[in-house]
Amino acid sequence: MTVVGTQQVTKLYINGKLSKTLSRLSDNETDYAHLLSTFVFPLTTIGEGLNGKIADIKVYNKALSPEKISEVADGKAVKELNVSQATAAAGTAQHKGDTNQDVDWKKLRVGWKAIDGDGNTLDGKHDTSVSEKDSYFEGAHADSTFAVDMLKEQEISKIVLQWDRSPQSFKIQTSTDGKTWTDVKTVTGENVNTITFETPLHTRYLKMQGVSLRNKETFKLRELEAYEAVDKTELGKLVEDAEKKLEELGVTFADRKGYDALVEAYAEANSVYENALAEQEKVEEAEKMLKDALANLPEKEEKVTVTFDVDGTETAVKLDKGEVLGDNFPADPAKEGFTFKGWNTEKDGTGVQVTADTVVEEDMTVYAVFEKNSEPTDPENPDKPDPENPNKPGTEKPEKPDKPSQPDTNKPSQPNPNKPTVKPEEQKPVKTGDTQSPIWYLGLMAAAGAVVIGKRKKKED
Ligand SMILES: [Ca+2]
Repeated sequence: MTVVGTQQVTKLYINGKLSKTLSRLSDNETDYAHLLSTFVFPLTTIGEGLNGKIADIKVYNKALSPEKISEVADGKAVKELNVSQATAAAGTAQHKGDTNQDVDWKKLRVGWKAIDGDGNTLDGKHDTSVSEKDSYFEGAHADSTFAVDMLKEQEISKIVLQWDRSPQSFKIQTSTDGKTWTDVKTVTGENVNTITFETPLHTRYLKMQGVSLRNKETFKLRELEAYEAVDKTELGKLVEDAEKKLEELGVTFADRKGYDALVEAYAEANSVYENALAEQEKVEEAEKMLKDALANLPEKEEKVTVTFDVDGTETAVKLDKGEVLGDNFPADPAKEGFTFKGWNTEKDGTGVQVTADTVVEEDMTVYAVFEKNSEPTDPENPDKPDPENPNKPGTEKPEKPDKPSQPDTNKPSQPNPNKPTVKPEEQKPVKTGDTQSPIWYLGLMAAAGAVVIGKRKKKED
């Protein structure tokens, strides 16, 4: 359902087809009491008394043309846009010295009426049953002109002129300053003139310059439409990519999880994609914003801490939830008189063994498990360190395990006393890579690879 309001008519479209019009009460051109109407869309009361829900509502500050409404209703992609509508326009209708200037109808058929969005219906009708009676510009002479200032430079690929009565011939002109005009083409007037350009006209100003009249009759230009090509193909793909990514991240509008830039860029891009009046410039801006947001996703918020405990000396590493320990896994610690037996979730080695393939789902502490060597201490050498008490004075054994295989200096090498560690009795069973299905495991590896690529790319930038 589409409601369109212009200067003096309100139209109701159902499924893309004109269904009803609310026009002014009088057809009399000088009935000033009923000449103007105001179209107010009561946004705050839409839906009152409706037994149901409105899922989608779009509000435009320009009148949608019948062609555009039909396009959208049929689910067709928007490929062009009239960028002259509701900009600025003026015409030279009369000559100096003409008599009867102060005539009502002459005052009504002014320049801006030809860019007010009130043109033909789909079947070409433009009488008072479907539109405003005087929604056209009227030029009295062969050299009368109509010019439009689109307010910024545009790439015009097509111009459509809808006439109530066309001149015999006219010229299309462009200008960079609105003062000096350059001829583009001379055209013979028809009911509707459609002029296409293989190379778009790069211009801010457009003029219809009359050349000759038809049977000395005035010409009536109901609407001049200047079209710019719009291509939303790339934007559509990006919107789909963003939807997939948001779903993958579990992000919603209510819970953005720190991905605000992506959520905002997606909302803007989706809005531009669905906006039937979005200009190519806006489409490209939205594309860039969403592309940037997708390429610069913040590091995952959900981190887990794994604390490695070697006889009370702790080293913590942070990694993404659901990742395998992989390169974060430390080198085997050494302890004189003992043999390192591996890492375990329990201090006494009775818990779950932890390896580089262990998938970490939550904060956890893992313990180095040692087994005492059977070789007794040499009684003749009392200076030899007591393996049970390595911190005894005279001992040169380092307190911390040596980890030469870890090149990443960003990782904390000192235990952090503020970091919470999970007590063994609070720990839940740990999933290990070995127990995962191969598909899930491959997925994790792929995710890890993608993160690395993202980081490298950032550095190159
Ligand atoms: Ca009009």
